[in-house]
Amino acid sequence: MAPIKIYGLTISGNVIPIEFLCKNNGIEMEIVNTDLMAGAHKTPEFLKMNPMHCIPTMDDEGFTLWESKAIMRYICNKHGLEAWYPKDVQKRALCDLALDFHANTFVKLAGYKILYPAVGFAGPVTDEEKAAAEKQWTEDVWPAFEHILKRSGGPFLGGEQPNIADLAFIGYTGPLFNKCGDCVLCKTEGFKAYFEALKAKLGHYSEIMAPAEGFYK
Ligand SMILES: N[C@@H](CCC(=O)N[C@@H](CS)C(=O)NCC(=O)O)C(=O)O
Repeated sequence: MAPIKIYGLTISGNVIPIEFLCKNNGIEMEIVNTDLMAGAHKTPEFLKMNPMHCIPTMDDEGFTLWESKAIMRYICNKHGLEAWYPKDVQKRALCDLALDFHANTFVKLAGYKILYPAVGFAGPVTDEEKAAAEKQWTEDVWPAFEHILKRSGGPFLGGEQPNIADLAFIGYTGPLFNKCGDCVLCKTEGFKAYFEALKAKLGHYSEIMAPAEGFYK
C-alpha cells in the first residue's frame, strides 16, 4: 500500500490532526509540501483534485478528498479505527457534534478572532471585537465545550481516549497556547487542563508539533 499523500503544510491546524491520526495508528503518510504563497494550490493539477484549492487535500492511490474532517473519517473507516471514530451511534453522534462545533464555532472564534490576527493571517481585531470574542467564549463556547466533555465523561471529547474531534482541536490549541498564552481561552483552567491532558496522551506530539511550535511562537 502506497503512503497516503496529504498536500499541505506541517504548520497548518487542519493538516496536524491528520498527521496525528496516521502516526498514532502506524498508517504511512507523506506530507507533500504545498506552498500557498507560491500558488501551489491553484495549479491545474491541484484544482483537478480539489476545486476549492485548500489544504489539506488527500490523494490515497488516486482517490482524492479535501476537508480535514472528511479525510479523518475516511482514514478511520478505511482502516477500522473505531477507537478514534466510534461505530456506536450515540458516541459517533457526539464525535460528529464536536467536529462540527470545532469547524463552525471554535475555529471562527479561536482562529479568526485570536490566533490568525496574532500571526498576521487575518487583520487586527478592534477592542470591541476582542471583547465580543471574550464574551462569546465565556458565555457560550466554553460552556458548550464543557457540556460535550461532561457527556463523554472526559478528560477528552472522546471520553477516556481521544477521538478525531480531539485531534481537530489539538491542531488549533497547540498553536494557540504557544502564541496566545495570555488570551481568555488559554487562561481558562479547565481548557488548559484539557489541552495538557491531550498533549500528554497523544504519541508523536513533539515531532508533529515542532514545525508549528517554531512558527507560532
Ligand atoms: N474546512 C477546511 C479548512 C481548510 C483551510 O482553511 N485551509 C487553508 C489553510 S489552513 C487554505 O488552504 N487556504 C487557501 C485557500 O483556501 O485557497 C478543512 O478543515 O480542511
